[in-house]
Amino acid sequence: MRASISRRLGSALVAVLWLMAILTIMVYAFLSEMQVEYSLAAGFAQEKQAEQLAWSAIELACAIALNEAQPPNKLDDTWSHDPDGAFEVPLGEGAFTLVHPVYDEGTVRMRWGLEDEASKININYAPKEILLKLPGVTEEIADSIIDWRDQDSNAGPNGAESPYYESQTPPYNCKNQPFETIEELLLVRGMTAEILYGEDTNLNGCLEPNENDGDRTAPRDNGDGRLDPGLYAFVTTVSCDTNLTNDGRQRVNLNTAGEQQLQQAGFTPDEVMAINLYRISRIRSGPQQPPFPNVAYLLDVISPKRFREVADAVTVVDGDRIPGLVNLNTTPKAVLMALPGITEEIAVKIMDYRTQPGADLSNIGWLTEVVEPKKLQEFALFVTTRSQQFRIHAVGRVGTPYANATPADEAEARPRPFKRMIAVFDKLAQPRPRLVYWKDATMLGMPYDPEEGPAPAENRVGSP
Ligand SMILES: [Ca+2]
Ligand SMILES: [Ca+2]
Ligand SMILES: [Ca+2]
Ligand SMILES: [Ca+2]
Repeated sequence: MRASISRRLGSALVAVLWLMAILTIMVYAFLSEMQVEYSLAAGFAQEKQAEQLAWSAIELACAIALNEAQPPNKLDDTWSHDPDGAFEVPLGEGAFTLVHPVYDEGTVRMRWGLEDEASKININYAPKEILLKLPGVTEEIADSIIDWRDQDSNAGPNGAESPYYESQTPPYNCKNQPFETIEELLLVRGMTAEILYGEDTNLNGCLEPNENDGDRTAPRDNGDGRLDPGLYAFVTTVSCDTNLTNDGRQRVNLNTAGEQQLQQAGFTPDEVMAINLYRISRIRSGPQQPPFPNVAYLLDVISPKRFREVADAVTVVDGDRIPGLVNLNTTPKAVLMALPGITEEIAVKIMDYRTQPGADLSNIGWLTEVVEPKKLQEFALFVTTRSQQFRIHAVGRVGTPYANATPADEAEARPRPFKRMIAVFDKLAQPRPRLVYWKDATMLGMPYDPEEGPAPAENRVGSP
């Protein structure tokens, strides 16, 4: 009897022990699941913080474009580069940044601010002769860009219309409308990702091992130790200027304005008479062209000094807007050299002049300090000194901002969530200024290293 009781007690004890063991395992399993969920939630919250920080950067950029980017627009303006105002701005539990690399002649510099869309060639308006001078653009690509954007279905000599695109897999139509994004170029005959993005596929201004190992890993590159940018850095779809003076007054059309209008624009009675005589002689010699094909033809009538005084007040076209003009105050060498008549020597002179302290860059008249009148007449139709659209490269990140970082922060450094966004703000958008484009570019990686500070070395080499 006693033996059977103690046996029963024994088996009950074993059962209780088993139960406890199972419960313990279950509690542990539950706890670890909770922990995973908790850290997921914390990670999610930090990602949301990073996203909000990136949007703060975009909002700051819009405010800068509206308030600080007043014409004329130059590279030494704060909207373009302001390490104190745009690099690692502390907010909440992190920081936000406006950054973009500038590629020029094999060197790369990081700039903290907005990128000027008028510093690029507009693929919706550039004639073939300009397109052909851009890096990587072949006859096939230039003709196909023009066929893509023009409304007709007549293919250029090396171009492509719908019959070509319909024979692709999968088939698609030729757009026959303006480009809305730069990425759309990838749909155009002859264009490749290598030509469009070049070697800096993560757009961070830094030469990473995969961007300098030839064909071994993507992208294809030439392994020459230099970061060769693609077309992406030099083209836009949105650049457009007003046909007004810097202070918002109507310009007068040199081809059609009456005497009174010309005098109101600042011409003396003698100059008005000279302009009239010039028009008559030009119409007699070549009626197929307007008397003033561009404003630089005024230099046939007045002195360079007078031209610099009146250039902003005159135009050769009607209408409120002029799309596709390139801002000579901000554009890199590769874009300058794509403009008609601009040789490397002239491009260097332009870039030297515009960086002189105190140089007056208020209208295109300043070019008379650098080139002969006949030369300016070759490219004056394509240029301006103003910017109305800006590309925003925004980064928000969670973690200690650069300015507040201590050695302990660096020791504890670990990957923290960040968000990278690319957006375009158009001051001339209708009915009011607004963002006309944005996309999440987080998958490209961090575009700068917070530990390097606001003055990183040029031609940075790094790990991906
Ligand atoms: Ca077409
Ligand atoms: Ca890179
Ligand atoms: Ca490679
Ligand atoms: Ca290279």
